[in-house]
Amino acid sequence: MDEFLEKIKENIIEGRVDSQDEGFDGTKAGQPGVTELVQEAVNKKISPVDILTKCLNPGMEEVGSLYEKGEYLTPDMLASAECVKAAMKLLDPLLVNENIQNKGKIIMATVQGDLHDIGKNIVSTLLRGSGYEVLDLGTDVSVGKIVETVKETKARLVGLSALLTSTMGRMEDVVEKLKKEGLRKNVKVLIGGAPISMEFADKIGADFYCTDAFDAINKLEA
Ligand code: B12
Repeated sequence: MDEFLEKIKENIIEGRVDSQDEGFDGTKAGQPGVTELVQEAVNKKISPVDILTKCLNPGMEEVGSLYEKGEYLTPDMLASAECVKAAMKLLDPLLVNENIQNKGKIIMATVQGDLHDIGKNIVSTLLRGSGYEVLDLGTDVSVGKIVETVKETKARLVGLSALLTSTMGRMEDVVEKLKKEGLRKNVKVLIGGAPISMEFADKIGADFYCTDAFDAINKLEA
């Protein structure tokens, strides 16, 4: 099975959404891409969580290091991101359990200036699957919009995602605005994303730093 999961990961890194993609060497058209492989994995009853944690996440990490080394350009990252989106379309329904007790509302957003949404979307899906009512505001969301939504919906949980060192500061702005509006004590703020750390969470006064959705679920339930 691990060999099969490895194949999905390799196709994510190569950015082959489906069998029509030729791949880097132009010879792979006709061979299964991410969509077909993930569908096959689902048919074989491979756990969707294994597909997430053993293929999608490590695949994107590898793409990030290739970009950092200058071997990949932005369109390469985008092609891999499209693969993850196609995979999540198939996995989403399997990760959501409708018959679960409602654990309350959580507002999710990628902060202003940041367009990365794969991690936020995965976390949103798994939180939904675990019983939270997720209000996903999308990407590039202003501080004002997040705080307004807290007011309107009376949500007591806010999850913020940032993948860029240049946008992580917006998380602090959200915490500060919640304080200024007198809402801070009623709301728990969870933060995550590649550049985020426990130290940063402590510095800005967020309640939880979460490495992934499972960490978030554990911390919310502790
Ligand atoms: C895919 C990708 C893109 C795609 C995004 C597509 C999309 N729809 O998301 C595209 C091509 C658009 C892109 C663009 C850019 N990118 Co980019 N991108 C990536 C890449 C390769 C993967 C990110 C990803 O999806 N990871 C997979 C997911 C599952 O992981 P994750 O997001 O970390 O989320 C998990 C956890 O962090 C956590 N989590 C995340 N958020 C939250 C929130 C909460 C509440 C909780 C509880 C948990 C949680 O749980 C998630 C699930 O496990 C990263 C590399 C990396 N190592 O992160 C670079 C990376 C983030 N990008 C980078 C850069 C530089 C850019 C650009 C500036 C490039 C450019 N010059 O155009 C632009 C910026 C655009 C913008 N304004 O946002 C740099 C950032 C460097 C830095 N220090 O700031 C990185 C680190 C690449 C690198 N190594 O240099 N990118």
